Amino acid sequence: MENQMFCFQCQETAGCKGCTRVGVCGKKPETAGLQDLLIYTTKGLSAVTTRLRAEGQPVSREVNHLITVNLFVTITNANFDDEAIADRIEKTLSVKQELLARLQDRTNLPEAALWNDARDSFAAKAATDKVGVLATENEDVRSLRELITYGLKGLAAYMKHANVLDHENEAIDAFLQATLAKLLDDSLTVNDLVALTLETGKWGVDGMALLDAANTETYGNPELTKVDLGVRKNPGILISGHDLKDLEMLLEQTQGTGVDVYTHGEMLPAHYYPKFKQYKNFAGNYGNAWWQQKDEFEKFNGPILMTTNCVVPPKDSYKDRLFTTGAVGVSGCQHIELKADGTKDFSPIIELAKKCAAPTELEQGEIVGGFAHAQVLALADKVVEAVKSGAIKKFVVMAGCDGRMKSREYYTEFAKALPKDTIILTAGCAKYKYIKLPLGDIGGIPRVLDAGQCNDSYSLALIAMALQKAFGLDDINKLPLAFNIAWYEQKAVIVLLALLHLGVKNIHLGPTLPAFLSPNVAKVLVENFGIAGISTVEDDIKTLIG
Ligand code: SF4
Ligand code: SF3
Repeated sequence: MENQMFCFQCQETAGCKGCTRVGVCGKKPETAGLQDLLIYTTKGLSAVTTRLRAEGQPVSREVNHLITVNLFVTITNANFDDEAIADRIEKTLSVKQELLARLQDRTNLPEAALWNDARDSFAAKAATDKVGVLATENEDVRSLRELITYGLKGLAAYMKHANVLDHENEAIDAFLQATLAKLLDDSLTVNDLVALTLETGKWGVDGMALLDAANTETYGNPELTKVDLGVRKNPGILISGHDLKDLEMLLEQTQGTGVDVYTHGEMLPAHYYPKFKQYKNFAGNYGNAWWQQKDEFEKFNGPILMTTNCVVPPKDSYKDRLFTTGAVGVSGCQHIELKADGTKDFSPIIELAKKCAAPTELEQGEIVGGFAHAQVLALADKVVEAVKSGAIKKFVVMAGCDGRMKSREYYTEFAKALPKDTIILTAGCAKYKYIKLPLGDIGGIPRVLDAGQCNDSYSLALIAMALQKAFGLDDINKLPLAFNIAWYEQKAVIVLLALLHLGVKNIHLGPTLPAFLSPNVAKVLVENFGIAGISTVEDDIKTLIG
């Protein structure tokens, strides 16, 4: 049967090959087509901005932000709203036309840079063989183009979060756009694209460093924190996603309203920042990773604000309580827009919360986290001593994402099977597979050290580099450190490329290797970086821990 769509950007892609009729995530063919066209148009715009820069002409901050948010919109589980995506294509085309008019040299621009049409032609254009993943015929070129595109999507998401906190880096935007433009260039060889993949990892490190600076300069350094898992008696608002600025505005606006604020999924690490601890109504964390939201949002009883991916198309039981903002969209759900002064008005959410029952309790207890670089480095002497004394034998980085597949229970079993003298370093929502287990501590150091969100994997890299220095090693791979990373969506791709850039070898990636890696591209990663999949818990404990 002919494909209705083609998408293979996430770990849950159908049959580990590609979603061709409807997304496992719930993405419909029309939405997939519009997202493909948004990427195509954004690459076209990037070809124009890159030419402008080459001519010595400036590119505005607004255009840089348009491009990063466009990429963010197409990340898995970010946006299911066809109208919103079509609006962005229209906006991108109109900006592109303005910039084209400013170019001195318009010769030899790619077709995507010159294409322009009206909204009612978008679906037809998306269906042509010029747009979408399969527009590239050579499977290795396609694989590398998509690997880079997904890395850039992750980088764009992190840039967006840094940008809302007034941290900018024009060099990263220029690289991102020049690279998008290169993905339209048929003269690039497989070797060129391999080099570009690795270069993307370098900029991934810079992007995560920018976001780390933005977060810590604005909200302080994450610190050892106990996060309550229970509920209070007031009505609540549940906030999910990664956007700390949205959280800050929501906490400000809920002061004195009698409404509590809870985090879900990737927003959990917000509790680790000193700034957010000032808010008495910042109640705790409710539930688990993104994929359990259908059940947990229903039981929460109050409104939910999705600030980024990962949103799942909602059930009717709570659809009227689900609000989106930023790059997120779900048709039929209210979207909170950014106002011209840079603020957002969350009063519709707060007013609705006041009429809702308090959340239904899911569990009691607490989890401990806040082990980003500053907190771990504050404990460095203790950690180094524990390694020297043999109390800690090995660190295992188990960062990344969680997901629906049963095969991910591997990570719970792996954490349980680790010897008691190992420490898990984590970031991202992968932690929900083991952070509530009673894994204990080693001389007061918890056996699971959570640095934060997926972007805080940067902290894990800084910690590894500090340990390398403390032990006087010339190679990061000589540390007693193993990598067993779970991936799901495209932010994990930029984290992976960043780690490769930092010289980390022998990363195990699961629960399956990306469908977008062609056999030849996978071979390059295996031969040069020792990337491997996972097998059984028993075998992997032997391989990784010894
Ligand atoms: Fe399929 Fe993942 Fe693409 Fe959704 S994002 S359509 S699940 S590959
Ligand atoms: Fe990814 Fe949804 Fe969990 Fe940020 S964002 S880690 S899956």
